[in-house]
Amino acid sequence: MKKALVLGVTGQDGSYLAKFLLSKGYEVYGSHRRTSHKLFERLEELDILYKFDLVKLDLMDDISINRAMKKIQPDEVYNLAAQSFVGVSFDQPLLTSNVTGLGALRIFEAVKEYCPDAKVYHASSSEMFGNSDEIKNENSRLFPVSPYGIAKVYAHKTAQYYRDAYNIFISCGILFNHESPLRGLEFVTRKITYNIARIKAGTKKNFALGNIKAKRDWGFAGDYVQAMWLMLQQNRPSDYVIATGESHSVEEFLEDSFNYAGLGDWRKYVETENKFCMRPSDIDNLVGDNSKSKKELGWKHSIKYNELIRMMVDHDCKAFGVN
Ligand code: GDR
Repeated sequence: MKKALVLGVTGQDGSYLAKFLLSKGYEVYGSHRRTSHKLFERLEELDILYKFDLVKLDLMDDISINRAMKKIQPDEVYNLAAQSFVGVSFDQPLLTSNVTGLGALRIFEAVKEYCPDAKVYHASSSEMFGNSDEIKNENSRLFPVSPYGIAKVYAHKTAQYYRDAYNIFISCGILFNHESPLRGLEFVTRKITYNIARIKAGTKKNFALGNIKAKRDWGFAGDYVQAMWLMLQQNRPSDYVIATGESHSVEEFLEDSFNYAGLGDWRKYVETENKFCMRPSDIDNLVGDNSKSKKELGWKHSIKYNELIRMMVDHDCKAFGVN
């Protein structure tokens, strides 16, 4: 039985990945950072909370990382842990650099020292590309425009360096935005679908957003975790763009989800360009070229944009007892 260590198991991707690995027969270890608030909702929702071992680990604490690698001796390590909210990275750039950038270095170093034969998946991000018009592939220029993006570039380059210099199997998934009913409420898609459900339930009248002209390549997180696993089943490590290949604006997402929910014109409920929701710098448009992952991994997404909207709106409306 193969052992997998999922760093950041309480997040959206960590939960879906743990479920997927359990279904493949893995012995799963999932790391989480100790906090005082409720952490395990997603694992409960997927009914896997008691089906694997939880490990306390913090990306800022080398000792906890080293101990986990030494003790578990994983065959596969999935690094999904990070300060993953781009918006917060403008307010907390140092924390973001430490967790999202240096945290990755701490993991690669621990693998090198304690389990060098483990295969490592590292979560890189489309946020690394910044602004430019072309469809992005694995060789596109990296020109980040947020502290989060800068930290991810550092981690990405460090992953490539450890792969080349120390011969460690590290594959980077350059994942474009991926959403689901388990998405955190601070990310724009879930913020929209959750507030739609609240409006329908009568517990909210309106809400505010920032830049709705931004376009993103939105896929379903459940599809994307399968790509992570596929990367580690290859003979050689590499980098892979994981994306759907089409982008939609936040405004389109708003319009399509309000229409699907039967609420009509979103303008009656949503204030845009709210100063608290605007970022000092943003990416206008991100679209990924997934031809390498299709060809080499045999990966393709199963859920399209409209289906994703239906899934998220339905989930949130059900939670509030409305339809
Ligand atoms: P992103 O996702 O920054 O692309 O990073 P997010 O959903 O936060 O923003 C997408 C776009 O929507 C605009 N926007 C708003 N965003 C939020 N969160 N809240 C708002 O009120 C709002 N109004 C407009 C943003 O400005 C942006 O243009 C996600 C994360 O999952 C990263 O961890 C991951 O690496 C990348 O996707 C790929």
